[in-house]
Amino acid sequence: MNKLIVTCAISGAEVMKNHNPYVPYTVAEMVREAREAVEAGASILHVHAREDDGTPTQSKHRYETIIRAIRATCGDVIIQPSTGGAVGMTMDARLAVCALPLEMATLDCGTLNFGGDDLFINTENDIIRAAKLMAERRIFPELECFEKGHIDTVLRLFKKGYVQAPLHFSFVLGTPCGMQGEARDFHFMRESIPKDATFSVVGIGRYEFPLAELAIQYGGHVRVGLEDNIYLEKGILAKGNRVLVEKVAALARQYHRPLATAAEARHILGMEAFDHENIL
Ligand code: KMH
Ligand code: ZN
Repeated sequence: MNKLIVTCAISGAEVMKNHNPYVPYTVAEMVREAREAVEAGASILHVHAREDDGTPTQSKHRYETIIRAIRATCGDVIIQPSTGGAVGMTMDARLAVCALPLEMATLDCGTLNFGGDDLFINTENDIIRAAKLMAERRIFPELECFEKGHIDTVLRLFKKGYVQAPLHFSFVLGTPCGMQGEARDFHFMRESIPKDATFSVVGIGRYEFPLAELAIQYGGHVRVGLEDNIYLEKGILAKGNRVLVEKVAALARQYHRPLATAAEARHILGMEAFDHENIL
């Protein structure tokens, strides 16, 4: 079977230290969590910047500082900032990070309820705007799809030329008001993307490891991390991102899927055509 790309979502924008004290805010904490995730086998780091007090920010200056610091410590890892930011941020704010020379970033492919009164808004025009900007800037998009309609949106925008191949999807399943992460949900999503596309699963909360196991079995890739899940197992908080990556690495061994290095991940995703010489 193909090698497994493990992404670690080290920080998130909504999870706070009072949920899990290992959630990184400061640059030093970001570097610690990034280093430990990479040591455990992650080849992609999904990063949301925070101010020192934990406030989520899409400031390009803050991202630049964080990315440079991670790069200096971790060497060749794919650093994937978020363009989703935090609930309530404007699209202008969210896309500010794309002014940096990035290799990859997320591209959120539809709107959904995020619980209570929270709405994560990605109108069709927002998606087109983000896709165009990322294409212009040669930033490889990870296509975050929270439900099947978001995949259909990507395929429509692909036909119109706003999104280009290679298509790499991420199925974000198990958010409070989104599509859940049962096996049938996973299979529905997996069977809905083109055969030559790649995918990674993001299981929220209790879905993190059951979905990781399914993705490993079915040739997909996996994201874990404190953004998505703060527990190592039921009732036991994860002592940082390292243990979450270690747990998925153990599952990968069980299914004979060696972990991909960053260079191998670029090859698997077809990112070679993208410039990764001049990135931060
Ligand atoms: N924090 C969520 C509102 C992404 O990173 O692209 C959006 C999010 C998606 O996490
Ligand atoms: Zn995110």
